[in-house]
Amino acid sequence: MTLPISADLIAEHNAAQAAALEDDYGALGRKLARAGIDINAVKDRVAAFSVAVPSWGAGRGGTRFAKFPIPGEPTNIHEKLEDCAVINQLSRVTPRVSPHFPWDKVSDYAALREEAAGLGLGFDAVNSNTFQDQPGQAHTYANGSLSAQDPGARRQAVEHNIECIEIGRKLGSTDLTVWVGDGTNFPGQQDFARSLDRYLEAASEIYAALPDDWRMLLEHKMFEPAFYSTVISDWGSSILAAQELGPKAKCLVDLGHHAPNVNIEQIVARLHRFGKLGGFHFNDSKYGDDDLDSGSINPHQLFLVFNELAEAEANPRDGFRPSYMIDQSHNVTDPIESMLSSAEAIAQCYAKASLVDRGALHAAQEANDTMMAFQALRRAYTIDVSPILAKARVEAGGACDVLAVYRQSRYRDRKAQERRAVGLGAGIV
Ligand code: PSV
Ligand code: MN
Repeated sequence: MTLPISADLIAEHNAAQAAALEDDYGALGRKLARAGIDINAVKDRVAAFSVAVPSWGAGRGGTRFAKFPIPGEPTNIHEKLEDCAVINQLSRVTPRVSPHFPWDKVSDYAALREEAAGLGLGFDAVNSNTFQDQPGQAHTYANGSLSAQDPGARRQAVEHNIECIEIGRKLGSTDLTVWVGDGTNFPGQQDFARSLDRYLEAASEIYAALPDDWRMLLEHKMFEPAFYSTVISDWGSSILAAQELGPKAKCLVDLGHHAPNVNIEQIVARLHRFGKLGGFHFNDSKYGDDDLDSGSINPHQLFLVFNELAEAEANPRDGFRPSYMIDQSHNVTDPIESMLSSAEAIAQCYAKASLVDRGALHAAQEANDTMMAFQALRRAYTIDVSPILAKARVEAGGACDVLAVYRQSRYRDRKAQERRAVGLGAGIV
């Protein structure tokens, strides 16, 4: 396997950091031991944790107004895979890539799978795209896709999703994530009930094409591109659709797809209660679907989400196999750096959630001791778990300080010499 960053560079860096890391890890280990926690057991849990990265996240995103590309950005799936390999090589926590079609179309998927494996990567959920027209497409999605009035557009959207399943089978995926932009911009534009009926009918055709071990992850989103109503707008619509479709249909929670201040951790608990929690798109937001870096705005919310996931893991209902993925748009940073930083923020929250004294939390809940219940969470949240993450990474061959090694490697500068420039142009619209 030939990985993009020099193994010697990583080893040299880790050697220089080794004494400080041992010191920090030892100190944290003694602190945790006083609370009856074995730091090595936590480290082993963290080492087994992973989160997928989105192929589209490897490029600079943009807003509706503009995009500011950087030299050395990837322009095709092969270059995106190479960048994703950098993220995983340094962090050792992102071994899978989630592809989006038709953006990542190639002629030979078996070869693509091999190419990824050669970079230490596998494939996660395949994402369909019926929110955008493609050149030469027979039917427009301007008025919707799975819920469109036009039967031709609906058929085309169903066939595209089935094609994504076929591609995913070749890549080794077992999940199809379906997000549709379908909705309206004006009151009265469409009938709410009939558009949902059309969506459900079309979605059931996709569902019928799922292999036995596959899941269909329904991703809801409150608004955008539709600004008055959206067909699968919230977790309520999502779970109703998933229940109607069948056991292989689950709900996917993108953290940016809710109304401001919505209690997302409670949604997580609700979805799990009904066996419908399928997975996550991690990102952060201040105002809407901002697609900011995970944990950059509200790290406490991310922790509370993982706290619910830890509860769910301890009480699995109808199986507990959430798919974890990043879904961000990096408008002003190097996407590799943003995903390194986000993967770390996500793994930190996972680690902190596993430090919660669940016995104390549950006892306080039963005794209506509000302050101690809150403190059980607060105690875990305020622990700096970075030595645990660093130790797990180093033991797996990753870098102690991922961003420092990435910068020292000058990877982006090298790619700027090799890769063709991305044109200026519009943003995501
Ligand atoms: C929609 O905003 C979304 O979150 C969906 O996951 C899409 O597939 C993704 O962004 C990429 O545009
Ligand atoms: Mn998403």
